[in-house]
Amino acid sequence: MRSLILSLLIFTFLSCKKSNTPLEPINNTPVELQSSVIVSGLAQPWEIIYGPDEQLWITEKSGKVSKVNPVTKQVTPLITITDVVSNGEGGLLGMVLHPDFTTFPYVYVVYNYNSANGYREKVVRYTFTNYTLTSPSILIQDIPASSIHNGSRLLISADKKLIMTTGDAANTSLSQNMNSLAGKVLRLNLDGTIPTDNPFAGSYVYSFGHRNSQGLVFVGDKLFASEHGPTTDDEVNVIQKGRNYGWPNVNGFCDNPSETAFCTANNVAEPLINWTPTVAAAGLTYYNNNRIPQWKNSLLLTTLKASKIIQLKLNETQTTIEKQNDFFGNEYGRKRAICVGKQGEVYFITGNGSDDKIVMITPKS
Ligand SMILES: [Ca+2]
Ligand SMILES: [Ca+2]
Repeated sequence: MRSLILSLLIFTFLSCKKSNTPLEPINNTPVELQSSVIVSGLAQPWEIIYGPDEQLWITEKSGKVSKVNPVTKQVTPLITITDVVSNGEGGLLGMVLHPDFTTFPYVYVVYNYNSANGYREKVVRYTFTNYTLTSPSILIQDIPASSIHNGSRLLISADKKLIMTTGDAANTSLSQNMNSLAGKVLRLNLDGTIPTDNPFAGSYVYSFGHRNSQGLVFVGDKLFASEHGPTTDDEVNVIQKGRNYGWPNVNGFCDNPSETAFCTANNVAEPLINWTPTVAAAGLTYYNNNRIPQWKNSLLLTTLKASKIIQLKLNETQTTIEKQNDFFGNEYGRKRAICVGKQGEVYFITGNGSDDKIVMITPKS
């Protein structure tokens, strides 16, 4: 009898507790942030991804791909790709993992190399097995490259297309030239063929008129890209199928007579936001976790020259930027790339050229 009463009491307590507990805590109170170095001593890292295996995957420009355990801080090199040629801004750049990595353990990388045609860029798919990368398979190659302006970030869309940014390869006229793959956002099938629903039949080109885009993120089905401007007008754009983004005829917004004429004639897509003086807009990610409530529904942009992380708070429909805030401007120097971990922590990778670091951002404990 006593145990029955006790059980009833516990049951009543649990029932009350359950009915009074909201499904998800609502917390809009800003938290104080702290940063800590996970890894140091990296050489010109370029990409950082948070994998489905809860590990960080990084590239270094010389050709090295490594995995980093964010808990133990152990760095495990997977491969140094031998035909990577690092030259100025060129080398091993962006990387993306197959969205169904358990079934398809594919790692896609973009890098610069020397060919009979000169310095070029290509995307190669590797297979991850036994802590190395094997079976390289070229998806696209012979894209113009240079010691400056090679892009390149990679993403895979929900409909399983590879999205890739390319720079103008120091030849500004290529960005408006539809026969060149330079200065574009490209869209490929995962086997390297051209999707039949691309905007220009028989072409990888998805959008054009780009100078040098080094940040790329999907927010739902909206594709956002950062872009380095010349001496003015760094940009964040929403990438739309078949649109012209203006370079080299337009910097930033269509806001002087020659730009306005070109914009009207070519239906140029203006940026969402621009920066003059330039900040050197690089890596881009999207934050929407409760852990840092004040960052919810924001793009996070890393900058090289300005050395800060810029939060771009989006409106509810993610069509405009409501406000921007700067973070970590006086710490760690140039910031190359950024990603979000499973627990809502944020990782960025520096771009100082030597003794580069992976830094983790969390609420202050
Ligand atoms: Ca533009
Ligand atoms: Ca302008």
